[in-house]
Amino acid sequence: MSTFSPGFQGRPRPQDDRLPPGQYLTEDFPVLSAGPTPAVDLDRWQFSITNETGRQYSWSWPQFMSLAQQRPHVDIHCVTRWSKLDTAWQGVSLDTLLENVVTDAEFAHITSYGGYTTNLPLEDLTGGKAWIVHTFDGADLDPEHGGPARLLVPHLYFWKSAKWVKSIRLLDYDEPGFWETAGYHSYGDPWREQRYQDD
Ligand SMILES: Nc1nc2c(c(=O)[nH]1)N[C@H]1C(S)=C(S)[C@@H](COP(=O)(O)O)O[C@H]1N2
Ligand SMILES: [Mo]
Repeated sequence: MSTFSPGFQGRPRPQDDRLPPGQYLTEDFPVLSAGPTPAVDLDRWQFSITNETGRQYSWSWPQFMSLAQQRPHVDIHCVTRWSKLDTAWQGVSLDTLLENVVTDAEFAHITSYGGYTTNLPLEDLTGGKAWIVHTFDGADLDPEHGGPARLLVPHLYFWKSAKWVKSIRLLDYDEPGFWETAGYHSYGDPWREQRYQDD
């Protein structure tokens, strides 16, 4: 009866340190869409980045898929209070997509197929913090979850992770998107519980 490991409690360590305030854990993968799931044809899929001078950089599906691939394993946090740990994705880092883009912009405004929009500082898309993903749990991303490809910005509330992403405009000013215009926080840090405008 003399073996003793410091910190051992006889059950798996709680994950509470990975759960932002006001969130609960879910094993499911809820679907949250403000409108219908758009049909996006891969032959016509195009993703583009436009800088603050109007210069456009764009990728067809084969061009996008030939870029360096990463496999982020991340925790995601929806403002409706569910969090999901260790989600497994595959896609292209925004650092890769922005590599040859000339810009001094501070903000990004994202537009999806179907018309959804969201905004964030450009800084939050760079430095290994954001991806455009096409695979979840080893399978093609389900259309309901944003397939063929969605933005993934796991350090912000999940409404920033635009499904069916189509384009990013780089801007000198912050332009609120769909939920931000409806009263949600313009930044949306789950660890600071930035749910609504005045949080
Ligand atoms: N295009 C688009 N992207 C979107 C949304 C949406 O309605 N349309 N909802 C956002 C919200 S509020 C959340 S929580 C997540 C939900 O992603 P999921 O349906 O894959 O769980 O997508 C975000 N991205
Ligand atoms: Mo959400």
